[in-house]
Amino acid sequence: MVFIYEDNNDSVQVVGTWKSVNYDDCHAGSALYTRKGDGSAWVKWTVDIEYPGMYQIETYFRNYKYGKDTHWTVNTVDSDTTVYVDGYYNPGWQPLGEFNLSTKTYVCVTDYFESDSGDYVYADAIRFTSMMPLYSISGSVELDGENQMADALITLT
Ligand SMILES: [Ca+2]
Repeated sequence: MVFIYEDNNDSVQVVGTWKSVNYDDCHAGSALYTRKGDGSAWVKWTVDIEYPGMYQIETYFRNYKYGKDTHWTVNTVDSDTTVYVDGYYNPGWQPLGEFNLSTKTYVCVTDYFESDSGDYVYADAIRFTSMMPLYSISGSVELDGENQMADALITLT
């Protein structure tokens, strides 16, 4: 199961001054960016998780001078966890990590980072990939018609 949420999804909350752009190499054609700041500007994706559990979360970068250590906060089952993601000329999907998620979560990036490498923070898309095993089930159920008890043989493959 893979879910992607874009910068222009309805649930995205944008605080502070971010510019919306439509470069060819933005994921799904659009993204938000801002200059490095003091952390008071942020973009937050709030996401319903239909199947709670372990997910890998990634964010998407263009090949540009975004912060070397951009700050991303993930709301997990246990607490909020902040991780640092290298966006400095580091295009494509970059991992935030693997997190145990409840039925509702959020991912938030702020305009603050420490490194001298990079001038901007970029908010384009986030991707959730389920780490939980999925099984296809096959088999048969026989009802004997008398006591409504069923004998079942189910094979997980
Ligand atoms: Ca996008």
